Amino acid sequence: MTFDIVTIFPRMVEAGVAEGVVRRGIDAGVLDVRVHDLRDFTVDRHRTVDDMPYGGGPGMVMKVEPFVKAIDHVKATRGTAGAVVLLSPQGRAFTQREARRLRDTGHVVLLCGRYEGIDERVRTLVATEEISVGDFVVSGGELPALLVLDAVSRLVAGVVGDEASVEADSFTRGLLDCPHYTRPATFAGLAVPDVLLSGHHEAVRRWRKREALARTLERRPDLVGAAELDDEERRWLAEIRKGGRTSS
Ligand code: 9D3
Repeated sequence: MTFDIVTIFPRMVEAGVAEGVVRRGIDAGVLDVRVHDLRDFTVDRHRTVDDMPYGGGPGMVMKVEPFVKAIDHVKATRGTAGAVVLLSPQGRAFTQREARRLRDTGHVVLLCGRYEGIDERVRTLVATEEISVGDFVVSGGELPALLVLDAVSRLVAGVVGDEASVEADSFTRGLLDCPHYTRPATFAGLAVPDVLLSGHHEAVRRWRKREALARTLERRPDLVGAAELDDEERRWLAEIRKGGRTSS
C-alpha cells in the first residue's frame, strides 16, 4: 500500500511515520510512505504557500499552484493514486468503513491544509474527496492525516501481526470492546470479575460478549442499530432493554 502526504510541516508528519504500526509496516515491506514538503513545489524566493483572501477578511488562504505541482510530481514519480484526499473540517466523516475503502484503493494521497482555508480550486482540480476526522477543531491537516494513515495501515495485511485482533476490533463488527483485566486479582479494593478467574471458557466468552453489548448500549446507543448482531446478542439486547438479567 502506497501513501503520499503533502504538508508544510514534513517533520511533524515524519515523526508519526517513524514510530508504531506504520513504521512496522514499512519495515515489513508492505507499506510505502513518502512525505512531501509543499514548499518544494513553489517557485518564488520566499517559497510562498499562502496569500490574502479575495473579497477580504481575516487570515490567509493556501494557494492552488503548489498543490497542483505536488500532485503532478506524485503522479510522475509514484503513479496515479486511487484517492486524493483533502483533510478538511468540511469533509465527510472518517469511519472504519472509509478506512477499509481507502485501503482497497491501494494508493492514497493525503493533502494537509493550514491557515484559514484552502483555495477552492484545490478541491475541484486536485482532490477526489474531502475527509474530516471529527466535529472538533485542530490547527491543520497533519494530525488528521496521521490518524487516517494509522487507521488505514493497520488494515493492510502484514502490518498488524495478529489478523484476528484487527478482525475482532471495535467497529469492525460495530460494537465497543468488553472490559479487560490483568494481575493483580484485586487492586485498590477492586476485584476482577469472578467469571474471568473461573477457567470456564464458555462462560468467559458469553460474559465478554454481553459486556460489550451492554457497554455499547450504555455509551453509544447510536451504534447498536447498525451493528451486526448474532441471535445470542439480539436475545440479550431485548432482555437488557426490558431491564432484565438472565442466566444465559
Ligand atoms: C480558524 C479557522 N476556522 C474558521 C471558521 C476554520 C478552520 C480552518 C482550518 C478550522 C480548522 C482548520 C484546520 N483543520 C483541518 O485542517 C482539519 C480538521 C479539523 O479541524 N477537524 C476535523 N478534521 C479535520 S481534517 C483537517
